[in-house]
Amino acid sequence: MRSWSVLPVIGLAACAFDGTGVAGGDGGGPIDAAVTVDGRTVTPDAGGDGSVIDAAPVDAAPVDAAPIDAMPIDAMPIDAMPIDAMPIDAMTPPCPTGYAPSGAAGNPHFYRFVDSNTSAANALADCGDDRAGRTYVAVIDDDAENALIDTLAGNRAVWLGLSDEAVEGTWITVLGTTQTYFQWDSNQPDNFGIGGEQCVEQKTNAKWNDLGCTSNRRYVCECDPALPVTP
Ligand SMILES: [Ca+2]
Ligand SMILES: [Ca+2]
Ligand SMILES: [Ca+2]
Ligand SMILES: [Ca+2]
Repeated sequence: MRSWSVLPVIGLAACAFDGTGVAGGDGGGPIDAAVTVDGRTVTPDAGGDGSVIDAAPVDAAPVDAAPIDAMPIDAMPIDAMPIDAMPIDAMTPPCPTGYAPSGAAGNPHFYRFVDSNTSAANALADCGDDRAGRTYVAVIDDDAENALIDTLAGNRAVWLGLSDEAVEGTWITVLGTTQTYFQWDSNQPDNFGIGGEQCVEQKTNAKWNDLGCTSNRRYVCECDPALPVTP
């Protein structure tokens, strides 16, 4: 038997499909206005026989052909690009908040100056966890970068990502590479004192000095967007 009881179904469908229809209408009273189903206007009981089905183009626009079925969930753009498959650089900037580009042509790295004195180990930890695999205490590769770090630090002394802790006199960067560029101050490195000096600072004059790793210095973190992020 066809009856008005069918109407709520059509009304709900129209609402769900295209946001139009009877939702928010007359507060639940009898549906007496035309509603839209799949872009078609449906006039309830157009035939005057108490039936809405006769007037509804349900057969002409079966549910199977409705737009929402033409665009199943699986085919929707957001599913075509699931978050898991998105490259991390498409979701986030290449370097963390607080890092600024070098500003120098030919240097694609980003930097963050930390105006706080602490041990070399603390500096390494702070920079290292900003975006693991990509951020580290600054490693200086040439004169331009040496000058840049000095400028970022406001000419104050800062730790470098450099140590000869493993083999005295062999300078290895925090990235695990062998350092080939140096800017030692006069009479440095001197591995001074009992136990020697295994860490390196860039001094206020932008020259380098080896010193004890438990000393306290400011530091500059560096971010290389080309490095893979550690999961
Ligand atoms: Ca950190
Ligand atoms: Ca560098
Ligand atoms: Ca040393
Ligand atoms: Ca020294």
